Amino acid sequence: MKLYQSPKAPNPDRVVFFLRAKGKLDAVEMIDVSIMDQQHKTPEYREVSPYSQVPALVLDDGTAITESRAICTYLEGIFPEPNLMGTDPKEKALIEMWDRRIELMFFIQFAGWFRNSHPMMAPLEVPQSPEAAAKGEKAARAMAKRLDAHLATHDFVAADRFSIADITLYIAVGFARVMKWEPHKEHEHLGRWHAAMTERGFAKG
Ligand SMILES: N[C@@H](CCC(=O)N[C@@H](CS)C(=O)NCC(=O)O)C(=O)O
Repeated sequence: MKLYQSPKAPNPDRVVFFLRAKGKLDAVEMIDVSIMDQQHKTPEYREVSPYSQVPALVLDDGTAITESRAICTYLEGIFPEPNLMGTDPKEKALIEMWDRRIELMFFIQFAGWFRNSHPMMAPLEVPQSPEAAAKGEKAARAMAKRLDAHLATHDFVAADRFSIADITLYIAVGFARVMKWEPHKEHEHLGRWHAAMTERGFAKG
C-alpha cells in the first residue's frame, strides 16, 4: 500500500495521525507530494488522484482511494484495533455525526478563510475572495465556541472515548495556526481537551 501525502497538509495528516493512533504507520509506504511545488497537478499524479488532491491511498491491486475519511474507513477495516470509528450502530453513528460536523462546520470553513485570504494560497485559490474568507472565518469561530461548550462536559468529542472525531478536530485546531489563530488558547474546554490529546502522543512524528 502506498499513501501519497504532503507533510503538514491537514487532510493527509488526518490519515497519518489515524495510522499512528493504530500503531500502523509502518504498514504503508509514504510518498511525498509537494503542494507548494504543484506536484499534485502533474499528469502522473492526476493518474492516481484525478482531482489533484492529497491524500490518496493506492492498494497493492492498484485501486486508488481518495477522500481522507474514506481512506480511514478502509484502514479501520483492515486494522480493526484499536477501534476508532465505532463498534455498534449507535457508536458508529455518533462518531460519524461529530466527525462530519467538525469537517463541514469547522475544518472546511476554516480552510475557506485560509485559502481565500492567505498570500501563500493565491496560486492555488484563483481568484481569492475576501467575502468567502470572511464567511469562513465567522463560521469557524462560531463552531469553535460550540465545540468548547460541548467539551465543557465531555473528555472526548464523541461517544465518550477516543475516536477519529478527536483526530479530525486536533488536526483542524493545529491547522488554524496558519492564520495565527489558536482556538484552544481562546477557549478553556477546547484547551483542556487539546492538552489531553497532545498527551496521547498520536500527533508526534
Ligand atoms: N475532501 C478531501 C480534501 C483533500 C484536499 O483538499 N487536500 C488538499 C491538501 S490538505 C489538497 O490536495 N489541496 C490541493 C489544492 O488545493 O490544489 C479529503 O478529505 O481528502
